[in-house]
Amino acid sequence: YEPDTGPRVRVNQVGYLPGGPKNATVVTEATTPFAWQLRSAAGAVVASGQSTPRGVDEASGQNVQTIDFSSYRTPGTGYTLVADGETSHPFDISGTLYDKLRSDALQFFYIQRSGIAIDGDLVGDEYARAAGHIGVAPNQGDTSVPCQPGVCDYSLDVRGGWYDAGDHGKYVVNGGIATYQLLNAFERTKTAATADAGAGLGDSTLRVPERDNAVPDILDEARWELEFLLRMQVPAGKPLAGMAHHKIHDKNWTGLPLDPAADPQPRELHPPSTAATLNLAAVAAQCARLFAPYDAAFATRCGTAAKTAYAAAKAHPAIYASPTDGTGGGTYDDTDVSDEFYWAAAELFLTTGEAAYLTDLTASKHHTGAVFGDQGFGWQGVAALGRLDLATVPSGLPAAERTRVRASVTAAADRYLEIAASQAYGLPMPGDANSYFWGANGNITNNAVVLGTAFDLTREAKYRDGAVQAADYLLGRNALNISYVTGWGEHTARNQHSRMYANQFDPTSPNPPAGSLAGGANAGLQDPFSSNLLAGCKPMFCYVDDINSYSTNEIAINWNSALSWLASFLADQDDA
Ligand code: 9MR
Repeated sequence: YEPDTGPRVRVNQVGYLPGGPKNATVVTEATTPFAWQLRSAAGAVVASGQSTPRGVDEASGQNVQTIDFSSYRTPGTGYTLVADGETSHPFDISGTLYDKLRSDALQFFYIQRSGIAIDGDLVGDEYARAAGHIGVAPNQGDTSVPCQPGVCDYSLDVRGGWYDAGDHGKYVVNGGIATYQLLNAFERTKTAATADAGAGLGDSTLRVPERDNAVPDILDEARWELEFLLRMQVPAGKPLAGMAHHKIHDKNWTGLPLDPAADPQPRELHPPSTAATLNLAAVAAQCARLFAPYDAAFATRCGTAAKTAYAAAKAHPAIYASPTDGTGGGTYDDTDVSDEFYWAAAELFLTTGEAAYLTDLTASKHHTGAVFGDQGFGWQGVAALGRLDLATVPSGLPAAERTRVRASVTAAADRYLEIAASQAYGLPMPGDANSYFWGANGNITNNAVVLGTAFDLTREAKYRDGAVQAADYLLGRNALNISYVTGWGEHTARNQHSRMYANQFDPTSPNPPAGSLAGGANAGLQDPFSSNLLAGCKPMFCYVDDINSYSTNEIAINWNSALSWLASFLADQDDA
């Protein structure tokens, strides 16, 4: 199988910030430098120079050279880079490149909503659909969902929230980290010098039904999931009261395509888990502090849920989701919840200032341990979330502690810069096969979030530039010459695995909306379609834009939340 990878000169197909880094990678036979030219839309040569040989790139197996045209800063559209007899896809140089990516990436969440009709007037008629899973036949949920047999003797109203990904499951751990990241993108506007609170994240900035309610729209979107997460808590008086059920999804896997409102499967609540409970505690604590100025009653409800969840987790510290409970939905299993305890204690401390939470978080091995691994953070490893918030959210953390926590973020960012410098495609992810796994685009993006946070803490341009280079990778500077974000670039992913967007099966069904991030190259090839097609692929080639390849080409809320954070950060870099 030979994918069509287009011109050998690989650029960010969307473009570059005027004052930011501008790098490209050329796939070539040449081992000595060659000339490059930057051309305007009219064809005039506006800059030129010599390439840098990089040898064979581990992740792609390609012989490559890199081009740095950062010194050219004039805004414009339709530039191309010409080198080694090839012309790149066209791109812009503009300070406002990322403004609309911020809103597109966030818009994804509204279209993923469960329990509400999606309004075509807001997002285009092709995405309009009936409310899913509100107890209207043929749906069997989610207004009164029983447990799996033998798990509990009650039913819960767990309507709402976001569908996790291409399936119709709703999982507290993944919903939790995605919500965290939206709330964090908002909270960043309170502390980061370059953040513009009104721009992009304020009221009337997103196409959501609540856009005129005087609450910042990103909080409106996060609340849709928060309300669902709160509903997943075991009611008082029941066994394991205060814990959160791990997940709710179909009894059996369904096929594609399938409109959520047409899903006939019974829905089931799965057992509570300590990990889900601590995710709820952490994001409910964020909710309590961030909603206080807008809706005191909701903030109080969140605060109470956070505390009861945390206490319940301490009382039941080792209830793990089963790795075999994967029929009809994903497992999201995890047998190390020490990081969830750290994250929840950190968020509760930041919200309440209470000494007990400070004691717990400082006693955690994660408070001083290494929480920022080379492969980035994700749903299974959440200590980084606590660390990032302790570094950025004002609190009564002792000054020496704060300094140490902040230094750990910049040290991690320095390591990600080192990794990016070692990669001919410039991304902050090592080049070995183990670094290209299911959903790695989310982790690559999360490494960029750490770089962005390091920039916010220090204002050192190198960190911002590292975050930009991660976006370059996602938007086309890669071995496949593809932008992994639908609608963003000349050649983009558009057949991501989803029951809702199945254009590949049915031409009347839409492609995913602009701003949808694919999971990305995955050397694990855990779906039959990609393993048949791509066996033996070099890591960066282990991706196919086909709806059948769920392990390389799904959409998911946790990946789009990372993209939302990064796009929001980049949109704020107007002076770059
Ligand atoms: O993102 C998850 C990835 O880290 C796991 O390796 C994979 C297999 O367990 O599951 C991914 O999550 C999927 C979830 O289980 C079900 N909904 C779709 C998610 C994205 O593919």
